[in-house]
Amino acid sequence: SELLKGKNILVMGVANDRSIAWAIAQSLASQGARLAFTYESERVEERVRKLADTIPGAITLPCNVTVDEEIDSLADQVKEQFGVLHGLVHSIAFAKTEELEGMFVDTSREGFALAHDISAYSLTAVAQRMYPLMTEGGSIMTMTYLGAERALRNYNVMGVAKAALEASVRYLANDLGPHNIRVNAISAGPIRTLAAKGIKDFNSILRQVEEKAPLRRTTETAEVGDTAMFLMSNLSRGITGEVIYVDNGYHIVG
Ligand code: 0WD
Repeated sequence: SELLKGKNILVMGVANDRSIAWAIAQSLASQGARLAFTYESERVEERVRKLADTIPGAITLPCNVTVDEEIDSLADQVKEQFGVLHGLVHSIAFAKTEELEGMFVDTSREGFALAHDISAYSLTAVAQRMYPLMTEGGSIMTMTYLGAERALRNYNVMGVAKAALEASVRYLANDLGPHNIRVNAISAGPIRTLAAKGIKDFNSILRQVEEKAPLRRTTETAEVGDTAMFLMSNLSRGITGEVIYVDNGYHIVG
């Protein structure tokens, strides 16, 4: 049976086929969801369109989350194409590479603002314009990381932005609950993606996870995808404002 049959879901943050958002899309599609993908800029448009074209019925729309007008027109497009929206997957983050090494204390005002704008505020900016389309209730989810709670080497300003993102999840969940809209985050273990390339010493982080995580292996994007599918489905109807760890248990020992 298909858990997401008749559900329209917007997926933001596919950059390539290694993106977590892409694995999420695969899981959602396997359960019969109808998907819309967004791409950040013309730089990635072709790649995202090619991937989206492999999923029957999927559409592709532009949206750079730093530009309010682009989110406005995304909402217009989603309304026009889908009518009702049931799910939103936010899998977007950015920080300058120079902020992802050395000491957090050296973070610039501009680097701090940019990381927070793209990695934290964007969830609220998008939710603000999408929740009115969720007239049959809905599920919103975002991606976070352990660096939100612990001072992890090199994660720096992104950890602070993820802390803001996790707090945003709780406030949004409280605001939107009366509309039967749930808001949650998945805290994934480290995965080698484009975004991970910006983090120094990523190999040693992966090695530590293999050694210490209870399940003795690193996180695969498909594991995140299946949890996202659960969060988008009615099976998770009692869960909101939560951070769910998909990290092979690393956070309980690390
Ligand atoms: O280990 C990891 N890879 C983990 C990632 C562990 C735990 C959490 N995460 C989070 C990331 O912080 C992010 O929130 O998962 C989310 C997805 O990250 P990803 O799949 O690892 O990385 P990637 O494939 O690079 O997707 C992130 C995408 C961007 O890709 P690039 O690399 O081109 O910056 O976020 C999108 C973009 O597609 N993005 C934007 N989208 C719209 N507007 C913007 C923007 N301004 N900036 C970045």
